[in-house]
Amino acid sequence: MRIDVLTLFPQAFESPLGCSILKRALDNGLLDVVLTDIRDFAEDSYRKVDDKPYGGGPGMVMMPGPVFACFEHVQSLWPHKGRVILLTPQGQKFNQAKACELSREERLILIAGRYEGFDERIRVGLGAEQISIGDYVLSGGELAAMVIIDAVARLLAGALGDEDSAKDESFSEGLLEYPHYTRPEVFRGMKVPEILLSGDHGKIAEWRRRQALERTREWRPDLLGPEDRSLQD
Ligand code: 9D3
Repeated sequence: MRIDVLTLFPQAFESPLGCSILKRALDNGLLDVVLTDIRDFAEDSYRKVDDKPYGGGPGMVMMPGPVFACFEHVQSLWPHKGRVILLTPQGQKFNQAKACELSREERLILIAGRYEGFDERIRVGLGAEQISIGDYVLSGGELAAMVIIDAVARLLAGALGDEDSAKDESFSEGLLEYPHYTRPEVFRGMKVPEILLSGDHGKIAEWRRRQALERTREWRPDLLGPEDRSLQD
């Protein structure tokens, strides 16, 4: 898979891409991430990429010229046209299902904005879909792009068996995870549940399922259907 990122802050991606699963996916050649600086496609000698909103109002807007020029350059670098995604607070909320869907694409082109937003002609003209990573205000689209890249990259790695924990994912199964324990058996007076030391794998599986369900009911009832939400005992 190839992911292009159009951004005013390509340096912001360097540390996250240099870590763990992401680094492995890049080293393996499972994934290639290409960062392109939108400012390199500015049309004047001040390298201006934002301007005042028509109609007035606060803040600045990303100009269409530099983003279009950057996009056309990037798209010409590879034959596969790719799925074009604008990171914006107005987008559909990102989730694991969307991560799975995107991981099946051959190419993504992510566009991260700064300022108040993009000139509307960018979204319309590029035929872009929009994605948000949640209902809180970030200072730009870069962190959102990194979240998407991370979620997609670990699915690519998982598909090749690099990472077996990608299989029993809590969010893919719709429940939170059961509690985990490792050594020591007693830590500061807190004991590992007896059942996990019993060696009875059937009982352990049953206990874990029940724990997962109870925790989901308590902490994330929104993940459950009405039946499971109301179930007593
Ligand atoms: C006051 C109106 N704001 C809209 C909520 C303006 C505004 C705030 C923050 C416009 C852009 C931004 C920058 N945010 C992103 O580019 C962004 C984002 C986010 O803020 N939250 C969750 N997902 C995303 S994806 C891109």
